[in-house]
Amino acid sequence: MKLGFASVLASLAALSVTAQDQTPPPCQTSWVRKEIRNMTPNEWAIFNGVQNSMHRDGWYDWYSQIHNTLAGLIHSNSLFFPFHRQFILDFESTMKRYDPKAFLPYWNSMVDFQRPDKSPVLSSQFLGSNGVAGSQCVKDGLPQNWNRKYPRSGCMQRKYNGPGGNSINPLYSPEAISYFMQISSTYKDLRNNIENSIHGAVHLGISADMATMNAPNDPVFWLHHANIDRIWSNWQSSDLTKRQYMYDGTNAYGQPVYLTDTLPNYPNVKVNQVMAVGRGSMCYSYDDKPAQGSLSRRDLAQTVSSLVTLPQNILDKFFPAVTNGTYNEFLDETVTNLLPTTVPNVMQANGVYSLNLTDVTKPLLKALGSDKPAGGKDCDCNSKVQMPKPAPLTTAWLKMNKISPCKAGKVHKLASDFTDELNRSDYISKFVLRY
Ligand SMILES: [Cu+2]
Repeated sequence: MKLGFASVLASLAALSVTAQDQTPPPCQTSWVRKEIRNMTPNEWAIFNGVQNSMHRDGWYDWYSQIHNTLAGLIHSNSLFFPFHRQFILDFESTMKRYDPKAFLPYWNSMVDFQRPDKSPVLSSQFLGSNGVAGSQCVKDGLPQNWNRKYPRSGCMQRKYNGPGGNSINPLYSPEAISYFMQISSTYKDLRNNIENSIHGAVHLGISADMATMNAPNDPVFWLHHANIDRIWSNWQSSDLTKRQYMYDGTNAYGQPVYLTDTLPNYPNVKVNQVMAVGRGSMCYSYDDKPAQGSLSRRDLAQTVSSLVTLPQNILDKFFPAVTNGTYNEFLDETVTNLLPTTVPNVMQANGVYSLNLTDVTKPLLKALGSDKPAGGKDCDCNSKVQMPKPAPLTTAWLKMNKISPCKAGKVHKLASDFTDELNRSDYISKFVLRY
């Protein structure tokens, strides 16, 4: 009996040593990755300059080649998150060799989910817009007139996936991604739900280079993957004890993965060295960094003030964390910056001009004409305030990524059913009120 107890103690000690080995020390200093629209003009100027220098010097070709070569190892399996975390950090480290003040921003494409092509992010102000008719070459914004050498020479191209190639089909809403984060209880679930939703949808929405394995040729790739990394990091932060080092599922060969696995292309980096943002070499944070232990503050903040209008059974089903009751504190100034600046028609008609987080709740519904604002069974339906469903991933994309159509179909159905139920519940997303 005593021996048994001693051996339990010994194995506990062994466990804590292992845990320590897995936990790199906290960073002494770190930088903040901001949403692209939250950058100061000076930060944007630095970023813009560095990207153009890196492009000139062949780094875009270099990273595209790495990504393309490893394609089969790093997608549609557990390596997806850790590899891309290390990969974009590698890219950002190269940026810092040009200018130590430079950092990689992220693109929160969820807030643009209804009509991403109308986002300022995809305009001459930031990352440029669609490729021009015919050549599909991008002629404005940061990558204006960029040419690539890899995998073949030509201009950097975009060809939006909407009707006629002129618009981008709906992406995944902040609400849908928040829902996915709240219902994913294992690493594998989260990876599957995120890789096969917003990740693929943005790649396909922009298409041309972005729909290939040399997508790193397009600067959107880097900001998009920073956003994917942020989602993973927020999910980890929502329950650090359980999720900081949660790693399960299989690799490209169907074998179980371990925290001690080495990352492809980075022979000196093990998975456990990239699991914790803010530790070891992962010396960055996101501008929405939730307080440690709280759930995905930013993602909830974006949605929660509208979510309170939902019936309890819908909240319980899709937003268990909101039901748990910590959402009152999820108000975040950076979110307000991302809200639409134009006053939506539907609101003007009712004389409501304010779009701050506290207004867009029950008072708004009242102002809109009450209990049946839109989408309800008896209402005078106004399709403008209905949430569109996300577009499904394409067969070609699933093939290229070796994703099972069944798995991807399930993820898409979850989000579609979710969108239907929110619409049926008269829910108004802040992010559909803009047209
Ligand atoms: Cu990738």
